[in-house]
Amino acid sequence: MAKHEELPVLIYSTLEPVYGKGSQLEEAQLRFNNLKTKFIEIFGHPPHVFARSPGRVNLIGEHIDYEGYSVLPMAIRQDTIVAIRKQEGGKVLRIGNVNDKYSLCTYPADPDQEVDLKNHKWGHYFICGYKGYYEYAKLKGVDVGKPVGLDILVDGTVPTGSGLSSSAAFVCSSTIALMAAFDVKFPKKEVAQLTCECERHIGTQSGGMDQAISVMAKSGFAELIDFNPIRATDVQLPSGGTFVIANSLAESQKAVTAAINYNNRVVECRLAAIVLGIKLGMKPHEAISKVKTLSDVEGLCVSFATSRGSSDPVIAVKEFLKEEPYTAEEIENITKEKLPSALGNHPSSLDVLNAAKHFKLHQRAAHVYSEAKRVHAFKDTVSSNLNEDDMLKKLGDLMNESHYSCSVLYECSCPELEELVNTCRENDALGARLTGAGWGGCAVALVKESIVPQFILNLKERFYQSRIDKGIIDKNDLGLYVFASKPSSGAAVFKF
Ligand code: NG1
Ligand code: MG
Repeated sequence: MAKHEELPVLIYSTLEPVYGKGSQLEEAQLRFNNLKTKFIEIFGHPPHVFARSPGRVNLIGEHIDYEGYSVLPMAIRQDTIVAIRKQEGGKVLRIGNVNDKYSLCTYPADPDQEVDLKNHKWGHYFICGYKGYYEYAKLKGVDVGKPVGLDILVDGTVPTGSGLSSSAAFVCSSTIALMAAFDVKFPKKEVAQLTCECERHIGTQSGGMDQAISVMAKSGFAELIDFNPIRATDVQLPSGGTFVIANSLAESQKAVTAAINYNNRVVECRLAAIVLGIKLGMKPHEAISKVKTLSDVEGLCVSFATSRGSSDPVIAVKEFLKEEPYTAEEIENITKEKLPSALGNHPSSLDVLNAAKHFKLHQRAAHVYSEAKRVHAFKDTVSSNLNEDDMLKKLGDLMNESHYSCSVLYECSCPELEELVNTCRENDALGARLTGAGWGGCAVALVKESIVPQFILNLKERFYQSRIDKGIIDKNDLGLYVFASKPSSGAAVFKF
């Protein structure tokens, strides 16, 4: 991708470059028109500009982006559209949603406000984007003047709490809408980096996968996303296979459960990296100050493994991290420093330490290093000259191995996801795995193109019917919970 490639800025009346033709285009036109009408109803004037950003499905590479490793997601067609207008002289941000489930939120027009983490509200994700925009403007020396009031209306179709990154779709579209409202340019890589950092205001120590793919996706391609610096490489998937997304119907509220789930794993990885660094010869204070991620100590692990005749960092993990969970005291004996201060007294890390009984350093590190390898194996398989059947089989196997590692070593699955993944495999998926953070949400299955309709029917019968019978979901909504997905396009701005 060109160094300063910018987000597409399109005209409101031409949605086709993003939404394609046919029923998808019609559906998009309806949504945009509805958004504009409702905006006028609620705020008494039309929006100035719209921004949209898609959700994503991660094909492989789970829980490794925050450890510095490459991941391989693709954008899905479901997205969030944000309509925005600057008020004349107002001092509040009014954030509405076309879905009545989300009531109007108001916030002061103050970029320095803290996101109230103890009191979770859906509008907080906009505030992440809002703070991010001002941080970016400051960094770039843009004269932003006095903060003004804003009217915002949101329409999201990415299912929430489903591992398809509704949060990043919302944060990215918010940030981009603000950039458009304030006439700032949109270099894709900078927007990807900025949105990754600003979503952390919600309290998760997230990596940058979701924002990077939401901003940089190209229709027809999955992307290999590298970090530090962010880079996207197009990956053309084999045409004989289709990725089917299926929702386990277990909702995972990551922002609310961060201390025991997501951030807990980030902290465990950090501690594993520090301990490995020390065991492999670093001084404790040096490891604490220099080592942030498992990728930071991979070099040391590989040299060790190589001296044992392998290049697999998991060898070092086996040798130096015990399988039994560590207590805080055991780790402190190695780090020679109390854990809160070793973790920089970061408030969300302190929440993790308060909630955790022990730390599974061996398992988490083994997952991260092996998953990082699977991402490259997946990419290499796609570009190999294997015949298509063998290629699809290999990709499916890698997905199955990834799921096993997520489930057993990283423990981010749940009973509903296990049942769903097994149902996919029993119905001839070549591979199936949880996608996104896990603890609920969706699975993604690789299915031969020719059997997709039958596969979806089987899932409806064998996974969803019992949920319909119990009244958990409505039969008419099934299409929202299980669908085939093609790689869709990334974020865009629409002006009048
Ligand atoms: P979701 O599925 O949106 O909760 C999260 C992180 C990613 C990545 C995956 C796991 C955010 C915004 N996203 O995704 O960075 O770490 O989990 O691979 O926190
Ligand atoms: Mg998310």
